[in-house]
Amino acid sequence: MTTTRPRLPSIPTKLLIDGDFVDARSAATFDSHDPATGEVLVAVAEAGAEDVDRAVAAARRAFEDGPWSRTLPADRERMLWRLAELVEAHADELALIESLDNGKPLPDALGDVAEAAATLRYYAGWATKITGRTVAMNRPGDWHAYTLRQPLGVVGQIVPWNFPLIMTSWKIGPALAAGNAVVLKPAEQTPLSALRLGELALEAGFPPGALNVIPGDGPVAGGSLAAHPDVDKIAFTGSTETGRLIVRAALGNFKKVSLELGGKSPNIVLADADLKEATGGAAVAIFSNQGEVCTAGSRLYVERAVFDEVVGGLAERAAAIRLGPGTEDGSQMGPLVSAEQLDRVSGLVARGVEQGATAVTGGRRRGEVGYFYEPTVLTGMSEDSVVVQQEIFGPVVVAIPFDRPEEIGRAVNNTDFGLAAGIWTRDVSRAHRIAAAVKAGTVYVNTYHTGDPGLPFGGYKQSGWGRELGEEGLDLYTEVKSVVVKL
Ligand code: TXE
Repeated sequence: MTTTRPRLPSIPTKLLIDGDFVDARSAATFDSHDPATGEVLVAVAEAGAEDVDRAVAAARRAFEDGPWSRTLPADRERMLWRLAELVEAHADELALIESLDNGKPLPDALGDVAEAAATLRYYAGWATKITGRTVAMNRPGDWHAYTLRQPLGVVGQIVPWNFPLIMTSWKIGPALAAGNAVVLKPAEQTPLSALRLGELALEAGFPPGALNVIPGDGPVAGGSLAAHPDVDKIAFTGSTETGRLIVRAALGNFKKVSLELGGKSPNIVLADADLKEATGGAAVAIFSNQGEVCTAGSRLYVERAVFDEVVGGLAERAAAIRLGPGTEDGSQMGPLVSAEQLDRVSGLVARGVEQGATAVTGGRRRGEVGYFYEPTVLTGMSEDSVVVQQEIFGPVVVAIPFDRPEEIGRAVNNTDFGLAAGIWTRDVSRAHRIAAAVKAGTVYVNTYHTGDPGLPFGGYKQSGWGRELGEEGLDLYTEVKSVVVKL
């Protein structure tokens, strides 16, 4: 495995506050690493609580008094559209940054860049279409009653490391379209693409303070943002555990909260399915993006008559996946994002094996350099085993046979999570029945991981609060005001 890598493009490494890239007040920095080698890529300014205060104050000024507060919806449309164009114009550069910082293969990173641009463009369109309603009053006399949808104000947004650029676009797109001012905290593992995006946002014409980007540690920078009394809303994507801390921190001023948390999504293969498609789909569902996907199809339920065939086919595909640095030609799966994530995945699989699971393929780290983990298929565990119940967030799937297709839609709800589900069948009625029975925010039929900026995304149960994307995504960033006028 090669350790030579393309150079990191030149990017801003300071905090973006009020339109300028500045050092942290404490002058602290932290290192961002290349997970393929463990080497330091670059040192980045590390926001402390006082920098969060500065960024929130800048956002508040922008929202209340600055040029941002006077932008027209059409101005915001143009800025977001221009930002989407700039993202596309710098696609190769952004993809390289993302691949080096996160580890994912370059072609995947290019796909992320395209999705981020599509999301920004989608919300550019919404900026001019946020409207209220008129409501007929049930009272004698003349009345005029209507609703206004207004921006919330200062919005804090905390994003994870698995899709740094996509998650950032999902967050800032609707928030800025609606006219909020944003303080974004990228994950400490992957701060680089958000900083470059912040620079492109300035080029796109966003005025000072509209978008602030403050890399930093979770509990310190993220925690201060979530608890900040002058932040009106906090949007978070990450672990369910940290989601709980966010809710507690937000209670101080009852800021609005939206959460996109973990998953343990079932992927169901019925015996009547096109098995080649289903097997390929099961591989996409769990092995895309190293399995570091909140919607990963990590519980594979297969009707018993075809269990061996599907699991055998999946294991073959898993074993054939080419692991390598994301920037190396031909790599199909990169390293996990960090040593910590490698430990977490290895530890959970080890516990699963102790509890009776067998690795049909994989089940161990690959090599000594970087954080590579083999695509893994586990069988033979019970429903209460840790690998069936806990999110692993790596390329690890548990395969479980079932006998009663008519009961499987409800049976798979035996989990705390409810983000996504997949169904593979040629029987249309069964597909819709199972889709209705599964408690999940997104259900894929004869496909997996296929989304669109127009489709709302979010979770049932402990997978979160609220829906991002689509028109619903705007609800997370607007207040509704009722105005009643006696004529
Ligand atoms: O997540 P965290 P971690 C899951 C996945 C993974 C596990 C741990 O199972 O194995 O979480 O990953 C910020 N106050 N997901 O520890 O901590 C942090 O800096 C405020 C699923 O990396 O949730 C980062 O920006 N913020 C998930 C963001 O939260 C805090 C994606 C996510 O980190 C904070 C990532 C605090 N006290 C992990 N502590 C998904 N749903 O897609 C941390 N952060």
